[in-house]
Amino acid sequence: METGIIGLKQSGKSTIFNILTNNFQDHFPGKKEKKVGIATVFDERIKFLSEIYKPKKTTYAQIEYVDMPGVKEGDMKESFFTSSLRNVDALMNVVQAFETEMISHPSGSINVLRDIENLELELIFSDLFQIEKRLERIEKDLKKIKDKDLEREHELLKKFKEFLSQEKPLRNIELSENDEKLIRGYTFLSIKPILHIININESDLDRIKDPVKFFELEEYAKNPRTRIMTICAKIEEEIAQLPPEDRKLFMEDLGIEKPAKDRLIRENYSLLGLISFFTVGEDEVKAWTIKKGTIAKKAAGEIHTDIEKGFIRAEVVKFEDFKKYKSMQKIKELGLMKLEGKEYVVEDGDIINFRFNV
Ligand SMILES: Nc1nc2c(ncn2[C@@H]2O[C@H](COP(=O)(O)OP(=O)(O)OP(=O)(O)O)[C@@H](O)[C@H]2O)c(=O)[nH]1
Ligand SMILES: [Mg+2]
Repeated sequence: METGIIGLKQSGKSTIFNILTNNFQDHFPGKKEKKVGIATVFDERIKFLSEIYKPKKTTYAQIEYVDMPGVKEGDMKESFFTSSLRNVDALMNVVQAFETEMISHPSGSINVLRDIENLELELIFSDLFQIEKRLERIEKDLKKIKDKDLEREHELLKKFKEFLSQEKPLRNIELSENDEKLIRGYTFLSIKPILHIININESDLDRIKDPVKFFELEEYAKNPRTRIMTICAKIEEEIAQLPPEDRKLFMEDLGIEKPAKDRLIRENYSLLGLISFFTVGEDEVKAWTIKKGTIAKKAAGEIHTDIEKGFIRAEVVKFEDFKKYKSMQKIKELGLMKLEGKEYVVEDGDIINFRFNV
């Protein structure tokens, strides 16, 4: 799973990318290139399981991040942006709400709502541009041939165009599975779920408890495929680079409970509609990533296609039960291990052992 980090120039994208991927080498300010890195989705539950099993290897879930250069008006239409963001599953828009003497906002003043609106518009214009080009072609083709799928695509794109023309992002539209298939080949940007990260001043950490209210973002917060969070990237960068033993004191001084990094990655994970199931053993304790709603047989396929093909049953233990009894033997005795069939919908925190035939 991949998330693209976008936003206006100098909003703190690379700082956040570095925090997420634990890489403090370089910032590439202003450079027109993308950078890719991997973040670990920290999970208390995996830590716990690992402490009990003491496996040779402990594997957390991961999210890939793509750090993009800053955008200005019209950039999002460019093929550099559309092709770099083609494969990302979600967008993270970093918005500047911090002020320093060194860095001036590209629009001359700080205004979070305006920046979010403008960024959303850039995504919308990029999609409109793509749709208009495609519509022209389809209309030409439809004069020559009759094709049901092409007609449906034409209809759908016209609907999208109308929607976008009202300055609404495509992520607000509910699509049928069939329609989703039809447009899979497109790189629409406004259709991707989005996490707006508002990068605030250190001095505002205490003041801004409810960013939606504070920045008047109610319109955006309504959408289930939109999330809003604040962070002070500068402080988080410092925390991340401190030796672990100094971290606690530094955070206490600032009244910060936990680094924002894990919260941010978690939020991203859930925005992507992802959950984790676990496999445990002496060799490895591992978190596996699946989409919410995945059935046991498909989940097995994440581990190996043979396990999916030869699926017999899933032995499922709820993490909370395991946490309580700390022993699979005990869990079995208490009848807390459930045998589930291939249609069982896997839940977040399931510890699973798949039985299968090869
Ligand atoms: N005071 C303050 N400065 C910040 C904060 N976040 C980032 N900066 C500074 O802002 C400058 C730009 O940060 P970057 O992370 O490089 O921003 P960017 O969005 O990647 O910039 P471009 O890629 O050039 O668009 C750097 O000098 C950062 O140290 C913050 O929360 N507070
Ligand atoms: Mg950058």
